[in-house]
Amino acid sequence: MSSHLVDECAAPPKNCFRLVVLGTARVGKTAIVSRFLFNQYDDQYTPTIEDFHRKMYRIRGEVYRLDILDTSGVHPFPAMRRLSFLTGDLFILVYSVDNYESYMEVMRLREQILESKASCKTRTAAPPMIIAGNKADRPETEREVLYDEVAKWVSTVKKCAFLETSAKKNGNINELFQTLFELAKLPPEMSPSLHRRVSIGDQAWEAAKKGISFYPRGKQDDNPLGVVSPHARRPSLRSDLIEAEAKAEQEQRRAEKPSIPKISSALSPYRSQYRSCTCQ
Ligand SMILES: Nc1nc2c(ncn2[C@@H]2O[C@H](COP(=O)(O)OP(=O)(O)OP(=O)(O)O)[C@@H](O)[C@H]2O)c(=O)[nH]1
Ligand SMILES: [Mg+2]
Repeated sequence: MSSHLVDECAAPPKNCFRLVVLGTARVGKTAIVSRFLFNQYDDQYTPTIEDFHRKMYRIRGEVYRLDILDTSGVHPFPAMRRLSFLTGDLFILVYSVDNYESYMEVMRLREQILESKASCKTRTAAPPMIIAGNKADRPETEREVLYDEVAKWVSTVKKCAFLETSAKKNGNINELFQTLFELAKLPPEMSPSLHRRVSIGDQAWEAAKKGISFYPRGKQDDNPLGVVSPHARRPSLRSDLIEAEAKAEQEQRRAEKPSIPKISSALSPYRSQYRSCTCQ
């Protein structure tokens, strides 16, 4: 069955979210995403340019869409990075416990995200973020970042949580996503341990898409399901902007604020640079 059928079951805009994963190279961003989506881990290192993933859920009768942007640690294209700050609804900032510089980058990243959001006045509040101190399985003798130091910093910042994780040992990965979803007021069932992972073509998913009961007498319709779209393509810059603007307008209406500059105008200095490097 072709992958586009996953999207036939379209989620309403209010149920669509983009999660952006940021941090320096080799801290384990891709490993965390891979654990979350596929419960897989690979010791081999392959640098990421930018990876896009999509997971669809059926939770309590509603369809949700979670797009995940796994970014490059060396950010070869600054415009791509800025776009990821602007279009992200929630963020995971990753450092490695054996690399202090990677923690300093997390602190800088948080400031840059807040500055980007403020620059186009689309969001009033800080977006939900979680800090992942990854590679917590490494020997204590190699540790450069103390848990207490990070916990102290995080306790002073808004809408931000912190956990040490190990993608390698599957340590705290479920908790990382669950805490972030709670912070963002998303359904907790989106976290890996609280829904059944199915694949496209699974009868329960196909039935859920059509809004019909797969189970006898519809009794188990409420079982949360999640499916990873195997060939999801990163939306174009244009679709990113349209979606981000629609969300911004929605938030603006909710906050009853006066007119705001559009995201597209905030990005215009970067647009030509971005076009030349769009990952499709
Ligand atoms: N010991 C240990 N190694 C890990 C862990 N997570 C990732 N690694 C390893 O660290 C290396 C880098 O992991 P990646 O997930 O590719 O790092 P990344 O942050 O995505 O790197 P870029 O894509 O270059 O930005 C790989 O060899 C992984 O196997 C972990 O929790 N513990
Ligand atoms: Mg990577």
